[in-house]
Amino acid sequence: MKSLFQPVQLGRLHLPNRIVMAPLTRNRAPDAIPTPLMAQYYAQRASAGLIISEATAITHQGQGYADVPGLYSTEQLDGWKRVTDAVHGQGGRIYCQLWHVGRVSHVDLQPDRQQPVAPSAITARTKTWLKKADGTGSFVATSEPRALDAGELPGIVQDFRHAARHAVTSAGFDGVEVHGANGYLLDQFLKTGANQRHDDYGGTIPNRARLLLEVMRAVVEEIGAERVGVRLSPVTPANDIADEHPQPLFEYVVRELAGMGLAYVHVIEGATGGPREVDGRPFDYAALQRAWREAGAKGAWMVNNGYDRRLAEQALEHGADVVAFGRPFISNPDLVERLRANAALADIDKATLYGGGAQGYTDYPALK
Ligand code: 8OZ
Repeated sequence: MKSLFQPVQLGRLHLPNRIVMAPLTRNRAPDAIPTPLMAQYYAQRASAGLIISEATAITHQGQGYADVPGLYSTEQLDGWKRVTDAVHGQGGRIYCQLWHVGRVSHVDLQPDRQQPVAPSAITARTKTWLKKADGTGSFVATSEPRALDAGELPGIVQDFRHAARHAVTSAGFDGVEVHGANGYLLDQFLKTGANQRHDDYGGTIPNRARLLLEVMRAVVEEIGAERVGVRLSPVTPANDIADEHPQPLFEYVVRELAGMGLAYVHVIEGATGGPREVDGRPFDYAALQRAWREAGAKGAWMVNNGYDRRLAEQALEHGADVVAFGRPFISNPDLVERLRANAALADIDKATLYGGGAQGYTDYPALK
């Protein structure tokens, strides 16, 4: 029987357990620069088999929220180096989640107040978070995006490639996870609700998957497949995203990914941070995993969303290799030990999730 506490190989890394810290946006990086407080926060959680960093913008154009970190300036890379050094100093391992928000942004967050970019000029009915001059935050509707010209897409692929290179060289990450989920740019291209293009990047499933697959090939070529993962969310409604036929779309995507030799595929089951079943959006995750394996994939299968120890052990029985926990890691820095001991888990304080300082961030205690 597979156990959460058994080691596993993930790409180049030997993980001492199968418990992964999921990427968690916390909006504590003023000017997009990771802080010493962030280094402390991640180091406190270094007993995770693997930490995946909060989503990190690959370019200024890829930014969609106040105070989320970036990976495109020297100060940002230096800030991340302090984080990865702190995690490694505690014996941990950390990947960087590479992020382009696409249409989930606001002109105030974009270079020269330009429109955010998207596959098609369709505004997402969702909110982003801005900071006012006095430092207080507010939720605001996303801005109307402009459709990317096909001629701009090679530049976006290059932006992912460069971010991956900088993540593992300058910033000291052990690898990268491409954010292909939650209604952000790559998911916008994948799904019919946001992609109404008539060129090679819209219409058929292979066309809609083209940008994601080009990004994956470029990142793999740049840093090696054994340092690369990808996150997918077939049916999440997050950020106003939807697809008419997610099952064949995602089975195509994982079959195409299978030959790349990736470290892992990370699947959000259901609504991100919400129910595992989404009304009107049935999905067969076992069939998805089979499609990946039958296409010859050797990498790890990572599952996420609402897991506890019992559900996680069931998932391992059903072929998952690792399980990513999100919110439990916020309020339980020693989540691995608590799961091992079957100890009670502390609840999160919702008021301190996004923005602020140490409170609700680095002050959750470990068990004595
Ligand atoms: C919560 C708030 C803002 C962004 C995601 C990067 O859902 C996010 C995110 C989550 O993937």
